[in-house]
Amino acid sequence: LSSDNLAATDVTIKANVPITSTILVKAGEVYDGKGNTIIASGMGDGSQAENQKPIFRLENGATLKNVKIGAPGCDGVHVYGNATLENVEWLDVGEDAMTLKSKGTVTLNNCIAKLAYDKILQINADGTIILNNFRATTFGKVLRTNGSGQYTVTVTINGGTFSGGTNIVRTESKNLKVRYRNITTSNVTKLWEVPNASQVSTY
Ligand code: ADA
Ligand code: CA
Ligand code: CA
Ligand code: CA
Repeated sequence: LSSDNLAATDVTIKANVPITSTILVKAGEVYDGKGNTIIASGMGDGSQAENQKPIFRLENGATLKNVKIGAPGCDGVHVYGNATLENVEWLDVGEDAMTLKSKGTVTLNNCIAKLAYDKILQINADGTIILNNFRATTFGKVLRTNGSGQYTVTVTINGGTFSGGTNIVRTESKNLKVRYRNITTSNVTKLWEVPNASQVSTY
Protein backbone atom coordinates (compact mmCIF):
# COMPACT_ATOMS: atom_id res chain seq x y z
CA LEU A 1 0.00 0.00 0.00
CA SER A 2 1.55 3.24 -1.10
CA SER A 3 1.29 6.07 1.36
CA ASP A 4 0.05 8.14 -1.58
CA ASN A 5 -3.13 6.09 -1.45
CA LEU A 6 -3.63 6.42 2.29
CA ALA A 7 -5.46 9.52 3.33
CA ALA A 8 -4.46 10.95 6.69
CA THR A 9 -7.93 10.27 8.02
CA ASP A 10 -7.45 6.51 7.41
CA VAL A 11 -4.46 6.26 9.72
CA THR A 12 -5.28 4.90 13.15
CA ILE A 13 -2.36 4.52 15.50
CA LYS A 14 -3.14 1.90 18.11
CA ALA A 15 -1.37 2.69 21.33
CA ASN A 16 -1.13 1.68 24.94
CA VAL A 17 -2.65 4.28 27.23
CA PRO A 18 -1.24 4.13 30.76
CA ILE A 19 -3.54 5.14 33.62
CA THR A 20 -3.10 5.39 37.38
CA SER A 21 -6.71 6.22 38.31
CA THR A 22 -10.23 5.35 37.18
CA ILE A 23 -11.48 6.96 33.98
CA LEU A 24 -14.84 8.62 34.68
CA VAL A 25 -17.38 8.75 31.86
CA LYS A 26 -19.98 11.21 32.99
CA ALA A 27 -23.73 10.91 32.54
CA GLY A 28 -24.66 10.88 28.87
CA GLU A 29 -21.06 11.19 27.66
CA VAL A 30 -19.17 8.96 25.23
CA TYR A 31 -15.64 7.64 25.69
CA ASP A 32 -14.23 6.45 22.38
CA GLY A 33 -10.96 4.58 22.93
CA LYS A 34 -10.22 4.54 19.17
CA GLY A 35 -8.87 1.01 19.47
CA ASN A 36 -6.27 1.85 22.08
CA THR A 37 -5.40 -0.40 25.02
CA ILE A 38 -5.69 0.86 28.59
CA ILE A 39 -2.93 -0.32 30.93
CA ALA A 40 -3.54 0.36 34.63
CA SER A 41 -0.95 0.62 37.34
CA GLY A 42 -1.41 1.03 41.06
CA MET A 43 -5.11 0.11 40.79
CA GLY A 44 -4.97 -3.59 41.52
CA ASP A 45 -3.21 -6.68 40.25
CA GLY A 46 -6.07 -8.28 38.33
CA SER A 47 -6.24 -11.20 40.77
CA GLN A 48 -9.34 -12.42 42.61
CA ALA A 49 -8.73 -9.91 45.43
CA GLU A 50 -11.81 -7.72 46.03
CA ASN A 51 -11.65 -3.92 46.25
CA GLN A 52 -9.44 -3.31 43.25
CA LYS A 53 -10.22 -0.10 41.42
CA PRO A 54 -12.34 -0.06 38.30
CA ILE A 55 -10.65 0.94 35.05
CA PHE A 56 -13.79 2.85 34.00
CA ARG A 57 -16.71 4.24 35.95
CA LEU A 58 -19.76 4.83 33.75
CA GLU A 59 -22.44 7.14 35.02
CA ASN A 60 -26.06 6.94 33.87
CA GLY A 61 -26.39 7.01 30.07
CA ALA A 62 -22.66 6.79 29.36
CA THR A 63 -21.22 5.00 26.34
CA LEU A 64 -17.87 3.21 26.25
CA LYS A 65 -16.61 2.11 22.86
CA ASN A 66 -13.65 0.96 20.78
CA VAL A 67 -11.36 0.22 23.67
CA LYS A 68 -9.24 -2.67 24.88
CA ILE A 69 -8.57 -3.18 28.56
CA GLY A 70 -5.18 -4.77 29.05
CA ALA A 71 -3.71 -6.58 32.04
CA PRO A 72 -4.11 -5.99 34.88
CA GLY A 73 -7.86 -5.83 34.39
CA CYS A 74 -8.38 -4.74 38.04
CA ASP A 75 -12.15 -4.42 38.72
CA GLY A 76 -13.06 -3.74 35.12
CA VAL A 77 -15.94 -1.40 34.29
CA HIS A 78 -18.38 -0.18 36.94
CA VAL A 79 -21.80 0.88 35.67
CA TYR A 80 -24.20 3.13 37.57
CA GLY A 81 -27.56 3.07 35.75
CA ASN A 82 -27.95 2.72 31.99
CA ALA A 83 -24.97 2.29 29.70
CA THR A 84 -23.85 1.07 26.31
CA LEU A 85 -20.58 -0.78 25.78
CA GLU A 86 -19.60 -1.29 22.17
CA ASN A 87 -16.53 -3.00 20.78
CA VAL A 88 -14.97 -3.24 24.24
CA GLU A 89 -12.40 -6.01 24.61
CA TRP A 90 -11.05 -7.27 27.91
CA LEU A 91 -7.75 -8.91 27.01
CA ASP A 92 -7.33 -10.46 30.46
CA VAL A 93 -10.30 -9.98 32.79
CA GLY A 94 -9.27 -9.09 36.33
CA GLU A 95 -11.38 -9.68 39.44
CA ASP A 96 -14.35 -9.29 37.09
CA ALA A 97 -14.98 -7.41 33.83
CA MET A 98 -18.11 -5.36 34.40
CA THR A 99 -20.26 -4.70 37.45
CA LEU A 100 -23.79 -3.32 37.47
CA LYS A 101 -23.65 -1.18 40.60
CA SER A 102 -27.10 0.41 40.45
CA LYS A 103 -30.33 -0.30 38.61
CA GLY A 104 -30.19 0.11 34.86
CA THR A 105 -30.16 -1.29 31.38
CA VAL A 106 -26.75 -2.20 30.01
CA THR A 107 -26.31 -3.09 26.36
CA LEU A 108 -23.06 -4.74 25.28
CA ASN A 109 -22.56 -4.82 21.51
CA ASN A 110 -19.74 -6.84 19.95
CA CYS A 111 -17.73 -7.09 23.13
CA ILE A 112 -15.02 -9.68 23.86
CA ALA A 113 -13.83 -10.99 27.22
CA LYS A 114 -10.86 -13.30 27.64
CA LEU A 115 -9.10 -15.05 30.52
CA ALA A 116 -11.60 -14.51 33.33
CA TYR A 117 -10.54 -16.61 36.28
CA ASP A 118 -14.13 -16.45 37.60
CA LYS A 119 -16.78 -13.86 36.69
CA ILE A 120 -17.13 -11.62 33.66
CA LEU A 121 -20.38 -9.73 34.36
CA GLN A 122 -21.14 -9.15 38.05
CA ILE A 123 -24.72 -8.05 38.72
CA ASN A 124 -25.20 -6.24 42.04
CA ALA A 125 -28.51 -4.49 41.26
CA ASP A 126 -31.79 -5.02 39.42
CA GLY A 127 -31.39 -4.54 35.71
CA THR A 128 -31.66 -5.49 32.09
CA ILE A 129 -28.55 -6.87 30.44
CA ILE A 130 -28.49 -7.20 26.66
CA LEU A 131 -25.61 -9.04 25.01
CA ASN A 132 -25.45 -8.68 21.24
CA ASN A 133 -22.72 -10.87 19.76
CA PHE A 134 -20.73 -11.27 22.98
CA ARG A 135 -17.66 -13.49 22.75
CA ALA A 136 -16.15 -15.05 25.86
CA THR A 137 -13.20 -17.41 26.11
CA THR A 138 -12.02 -18.92 29.41
CA PHE A 139 -14.30 -18.02 32.29
CA GLY A 140 -16.02 -19.30 35.40
CA LYS A 141 -19.34 -17.54 34.84
CA VAL A 142 -20.16 -15.08 32.07
CA LEU A 143 -22.87 -13.50 34.26
CA ARG A 144 -23.33 -13.89 38.00
CA THR A 145 -25.75 -12.14 40.31
CA ASN A 146 -24.36 -11.23 43.70
CA GLY A 147 -24.57 -13.98 46.30
CA SER A 148 -28.10 -15.03 47.27
CA GLY A 149 -29.63 -11.67 46.27
CA GLN A 150 -33.06 -11.93 44.65
CA TYR A 151 -32.33 -9.34 41.96
CA THR A 152 -34.91 -8.75 39.26
CA VAL A 153 -32.89 -9.15 36.09
CA THR A 154 -33.62 -9.84 32.45
CA VAL A 155 -30.69 -11.16 30.45
CA THR A 156 -31.04 -11.21 26.67
CA ILE A 157 -28.35 -12.93 24.65
CA ASN A 158 -28.64 -12.30 20.94
CA GLY A 159 -25.80 -14.13 19.22
CA GLY A 160 -22.40 -14.86 20.62
CA THR A 161 -19.80 -17.49 21.27
CA PHE A 162 -18.88 -18.90 24.64
CA SER A 163 -16.00 -21.29 25.00
CA GLY A 164 -14.17 -22.81 27.93
CA GLY A 165 -16.09 -22.12 31.10
CA THR A 166 -18.42 -23.36 33.81
CA ASN A 167 -21.69 -21.39 33.28
CA ILE A 168 -23.00 -18.63 31.02
CA VAL A 169 -25.42 -17.56 33.76
CA ARG A 170 -25.27 -18.48 37.40
CA THR A 171 -27.80 -17.02 39.78
CA GLU A 172 -29.56 -17.76 43.03
CA SER A 173 -32.28 -15.30 42.05
CA LYS A 174 -35.71 -16.64 41.21
CA ASN A 175 -36.42 -13.23 39.68
CA LEU A 176 -33.91 -13.54 36.85
CA LYS A 177 -34.92 -14.49 33.35
CA VAL A 178 -32.68 -15.43 30.46
CA ARG A 179 -33.74 -15.28 26.80
CA TYR A 180 -31.28 -16.33 24.17
CA ARG A 181 -30.84 -17.14 20.50
CA ASN A 182 -28.09 -17.88 17.99
CA ILE A 183 -25.38 -18.77 20.45
CA THR A 184 -22.44 -21.10 19.90
CA THR A 185 -20.91 -22.84 22.88
CA SER A 186 -18.00 -25.20 23.41
CA ASN A 187 -16.60 -26.71 26.59
CA VAL A 188 -19.12 -25.00 28.88
CA THR A 189 -19.99 -27.34 31.73
CA LYS A 190 -23.60 -26.24 32.37
CA LEU A 191 -24.97 -23.31 30.41
CA TRP A 192 -27.59 -22.10 32.91
CA GLU A 193 -27.16 -22.55 36.66
CA VAL A 194 -30.49 -21.11 37.83
CA PRO A 195 -32.99 -22.06 40.56
CA ASN A 196 -35.57 -23.26 38.02
CA ALA A 197 -35.17 -24.26 34.36
CA SER A 198 -38.35 -22.30 33.55
CA GLN A 199 -36.33 -19.10 33.99
CA VAL A 200 -34.53 -19.79 30.70
CA SER A 201 -36.06 -19.62 27.25
CA THR A 202 -35.19 -19.07 23.62
CA TYR A 203 -36.85 -16.39 21.56
C1 ADA B 1 -18.08 -10.91 45.58
C2 ADA B 1 -18.31 -10.27 46.92
C3 ADA B 1 -19.31 -9.15 46.81
C4 ADA B 1 -18.92 -8.16 45.73
C5 ADA B 1 -18.66 -8.89 44.44
C6 ADA B 1 -18.13 -7.95 43.38
O1 ADA B 1 -19.22 -11.60 45.18
O2 ADA B 1 -18.78 -11.23 47.84
O3 ADA B 1 -19.41 -8.46 48.03
O4 ADA B 1 -17.75 -7.45 46.07
O5 ADA B 1 -17.71 -9.93 44.61
O6 ADA B 1 -18.85 -6.99 43.05
O7 ADA B 1 -17.02 -8.16 42.89
CA1 CA C 1 -15.88 -10.20 43.22
CA1 CA D 1 -7.58 -12.95 34.09
CA1 CA E 1 -15.52 -7.04 41.49
